Amino acid sequence: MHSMSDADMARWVEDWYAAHPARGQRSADVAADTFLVSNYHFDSDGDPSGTPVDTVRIDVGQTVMWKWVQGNHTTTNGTFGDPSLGLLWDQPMDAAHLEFSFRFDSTGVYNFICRPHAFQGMTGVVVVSGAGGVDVNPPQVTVYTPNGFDQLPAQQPTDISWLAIDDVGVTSVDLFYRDADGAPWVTLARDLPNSGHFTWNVPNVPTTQARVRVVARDAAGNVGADSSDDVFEIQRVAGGRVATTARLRAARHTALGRRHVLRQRCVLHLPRGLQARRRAGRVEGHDDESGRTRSAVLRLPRRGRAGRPQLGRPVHPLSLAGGMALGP
Ligand SMILES: [Cu+2]
Repeated sequence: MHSMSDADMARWVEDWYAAHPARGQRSADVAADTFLVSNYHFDSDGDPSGTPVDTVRIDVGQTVMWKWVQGNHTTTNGTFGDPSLGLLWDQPMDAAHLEFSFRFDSTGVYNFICRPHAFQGMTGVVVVSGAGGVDVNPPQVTVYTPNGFDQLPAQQPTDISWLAIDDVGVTSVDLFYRDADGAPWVTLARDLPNSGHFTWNVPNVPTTQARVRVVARDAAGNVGADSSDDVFEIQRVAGGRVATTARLRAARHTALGRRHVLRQRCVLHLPRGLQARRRAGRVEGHDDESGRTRSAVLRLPRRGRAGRPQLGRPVHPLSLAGGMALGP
């Protein structure tokens, strides 16, 4: 909209507020910080062209002021697509509306935009911390992929991607998945850097009900998480070795020469359909520690004794192929 004339822009802002009420309780408090509003920036650090998106940090209960310099703009809380866009405050900033002040009574990260110029990057952020500067804001996490309706072939790498942002900084990310709603989350990786990507070797657990979950932490221990919005499918590999998969969770082992000693307890999450294939007696184990996949022989408990194996229930003993023994 650089090509719009000042008159066009003035008319746009005027028309908008003729049809939509300006919102936001005006604060009478002295502002703790100020954004200067010009073409086409919200500037709080005196460097309007050097800082793409200016951020102001205040304590809860403090006031921020927007001060008009030139042009025809708005200050509007939220981002496009955000259902709360403009609900907290939404004010014209032009020659007839020289300033607006808003007091922030809740902690959080508040994005705001200029309605006609948001797509040119005319946006800003107010970070509101607890009294005394304590970081009480958890990371905000969004899972990008897989986010539902994906069809992932088993035993193929796929990209788990996410966005995790924090007012101070994300220190670590944990990844999980599950193959049915209500099933326990199975760890895929822990303490990852917040790179936004992870290559996941999709296990051979056919399901139409899978989701991934991304959990992010900041240095103050605040935790934010997001899961796939909808379920996705893991498709069986045609002619694959074994249709059933057992996931070895929390198994730790140390290599002693060629012999592996497994420590701690092993929890197996057995997919539905195991009963139909139990005759085969072979499953595939994924060791979360080493990331390796192992073939295994599964000895199921006798019917009516230790209970039938079910999704998410521990089953043992399990003798791993190659002579490794694994017990409770
Ligand atoms: Cu603007």
